[in-house]
Amino acid sequence: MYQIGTTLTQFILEEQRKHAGATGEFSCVLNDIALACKKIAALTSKGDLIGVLGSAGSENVQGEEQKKMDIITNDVMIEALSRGHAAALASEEMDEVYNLPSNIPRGHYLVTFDPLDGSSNMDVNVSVGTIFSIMKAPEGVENPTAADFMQPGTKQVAAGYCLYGPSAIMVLTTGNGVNMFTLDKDCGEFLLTREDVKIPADTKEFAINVSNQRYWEPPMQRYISECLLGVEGPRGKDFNMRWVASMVAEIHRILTRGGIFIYPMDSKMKAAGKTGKLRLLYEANPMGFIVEQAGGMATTAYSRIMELQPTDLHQRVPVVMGSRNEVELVTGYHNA
Ligand code: AHM
Ligand code: MG
Repeated sequence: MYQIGTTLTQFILEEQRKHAGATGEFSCVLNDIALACKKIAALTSKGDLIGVLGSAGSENVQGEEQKKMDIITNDVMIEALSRGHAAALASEEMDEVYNLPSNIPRGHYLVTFDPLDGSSNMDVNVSVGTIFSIMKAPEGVENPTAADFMQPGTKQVAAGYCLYGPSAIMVLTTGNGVNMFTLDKDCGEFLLTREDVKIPADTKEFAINVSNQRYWEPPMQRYISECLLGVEGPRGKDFNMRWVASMVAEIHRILTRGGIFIYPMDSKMKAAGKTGKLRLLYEANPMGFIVEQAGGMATTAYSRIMELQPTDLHQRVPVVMGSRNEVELVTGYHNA
């Protein structure tokens, strides 16, 4: 039990004390990420005042348009994590693994991140977020390569996100529940505002981009059409729908009041040779870890996301996560 108002720094140090022999390196990685998120929170709140909105005129490795802020926030993350506490970094916005310059002593942790998820929302002033995941570099590896990042989500030692909304909120798990820290801009600290957050097992709210409905697989068609039938249908209750197009905002809502978030596989992606929309290492695994730690469930609609063996740094997967009973139902429909 921590006191509400505990700083994220105090929290990280107290958690470190519980691990005999901890060197402080892991705590330093978390502090580096927190610093980057504070800087990104400042940048997102200034927006047009500092000319950071709009397209950068480039594409990332997956052929997606990069926003100016995708590039700026990626640089902020790299800068903050280049202090010698991490071993190597991988980002949605970089083609290859980023190894720290040779003059910096390497740490033992691999960090993956999406520096600004939902970045298309920046231009319309809607919530965006940073997502991150931390794993251990394999024993004895000094120059990590992409192969060293191919670890299932169950190997994550920490994951989190920072939501830049009306307030900036850091949500963190180190495998011992989920805690939320709100940025107090007056003192420049993330302060604990919600401890051991749990997602209600039942919900009446779903989030899916319905414009893709005609491409979904039949079990997904069935699930959503049953929700839409409301009290008159087999579910016997009315559902509400939300779609922010910002996964961080959707998952934050689900952690706050329950719900299910779905970005499914569909025939359009299949025809284009894609295996899903969201990225396993930067989005699905960290969010899956957080959701599971909050008592929820995270699957591909067929199997547990965290048990997937990654095969590619930028691998995409279908995602179904949130309130346990609802995710179980959807997953059951797909495996029937
Ligand atoms: P991004 O990492 O390029 O921002 O893409 C991920 C985002 C998610 O945050 C969101 O759930 C999804 O893309 C929205 O997709 P769509 O525009 O197809 O609704
Ligand atoms: Mg993203």
